[in-house]
Amino acid sequence: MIILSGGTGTPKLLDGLKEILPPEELTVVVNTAEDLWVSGNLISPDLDTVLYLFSDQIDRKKWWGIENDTFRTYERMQELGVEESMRLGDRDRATHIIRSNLIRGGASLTEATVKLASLLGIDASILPMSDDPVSTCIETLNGVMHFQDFWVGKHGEPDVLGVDIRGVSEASVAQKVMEALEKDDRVLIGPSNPITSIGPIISLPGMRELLKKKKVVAVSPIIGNAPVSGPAGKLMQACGLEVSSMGVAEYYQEFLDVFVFDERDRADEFAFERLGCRACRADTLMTSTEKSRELAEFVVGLFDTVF
Ligand code: GDP
Ligand code: FO1
Repeated sequence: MIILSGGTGTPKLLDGLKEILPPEELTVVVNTAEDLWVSGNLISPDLDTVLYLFSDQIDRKKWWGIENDTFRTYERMQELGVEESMRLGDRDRATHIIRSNLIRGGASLTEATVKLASLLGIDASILPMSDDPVSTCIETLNGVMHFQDFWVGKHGEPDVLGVDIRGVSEASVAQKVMEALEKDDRVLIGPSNPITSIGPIISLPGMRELLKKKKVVAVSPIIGNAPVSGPAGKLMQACGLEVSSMGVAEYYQEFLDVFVFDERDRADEFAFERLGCRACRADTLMTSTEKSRELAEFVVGLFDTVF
């Protein structure tokens, strides 16, 4: 199974999937459009969250960084008057240094990620969506800024006028992702931010056409008229989408086969069917590994029963 992932909602679902499927059946294609160079090293927040999830180190309160990490280097930099744009943990920084040294030595992001996964003892396949740089930029009344400057620097507060996924039309789908898509026809789009996490992956040249040939199941990150967390609502609105499960399904409509939305949602199942996909209700709120596992079982079951 190929899973398209960002750094919070889909990793929660992966927490359940990794309990029920053997690692060789899991290929996670991860968004890299939120990546940023900080103090000479490449931070890849979504890749790192997935790596830390699979190696049982993720900080489950924040869904980024390593649990019980320290921040001594970050604090020392502050003492010396250097404010880094992201609060980087010491152990997390080791990941960034290893990744960046590999890249400086000529490795691709895919090669660096495969190496990191191996160092962390991970057997599942975790792949960046592309080896080319792609950056999500947020257009606000205060000017255009990188996603991390909007989200971390400005706490997601500025009014959003639009979203530009810079570099995506010149980028290529990573070779290993292409190979995985040739071998497996099951694609799961996790409950990630459709604009900033899934948007960059499906906007890579040729990706939407490829997905049309696959069995595609997506899980909604929106319950009612709000995301479970994060800026998806504000960004969907700025991109002209309704902030609802329907808005998400419409965004994926051209390649979507089955849509899973929350049982608390008042949306009408038949409305989704008018989009040309099947729709199923489930408890999608993953507040524990057990809940993640239950949703994972339901979603895996869909691939066996619906197609
Ligand atoms: P990011 O990279 O940190 O933005 O993470 P993602 O894009 O992977 O995930 C963010 C999305 O996950 C948000 O739109 C949330 O609404 C959604 N999300 C977080 N937790 C849950 C959950 O338990 N259930 C569902 N359905 N969505 C969730
Ligand atoms: N999010 C914050 O709100 N503040 C931070 O200082 C911060 C640091 C950080 C460091 C490493 C990392 O992998 C993620 C980090 N995040 C931080 C999360 C990140 O900004 C976003 O939530 C993700 O990019 C969304 O996927």
